[in-house]
Amino acid sequence: MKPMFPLFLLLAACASEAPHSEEAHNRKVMALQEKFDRFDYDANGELTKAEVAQGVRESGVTGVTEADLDALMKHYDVNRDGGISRWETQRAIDSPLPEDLH
Ligand SMILES: [Ca+2]
Ligand SMILES: [Ca+2]
Repeated sequence: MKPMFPLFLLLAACASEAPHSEEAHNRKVMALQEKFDRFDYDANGELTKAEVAQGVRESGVTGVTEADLDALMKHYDVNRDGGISRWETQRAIDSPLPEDLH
């Protein structure tokens, strides 16, 4: 199994977390927002691919390829403007991961 990007891990954890209680959902949103803020290096409210790549490096995760990043951006960047906005990460909480990222 190749090393996984932290956001993948986070979402995978979310997916395996049991029922859709409101409390569980709020925890997911908070955890994701913390991660979002940490990766948003210029604090403009949007994660670019470069910021995600930097976040990956600083998390000490290795083996993440350009293709992985592209797949991640494709999954999160709902409106295809090249950046991941806060609402896009929140939307992703409720979306299953694409099969090829498992
Ligand atoms: Ca940013
Ligand atoms: Ca976007």
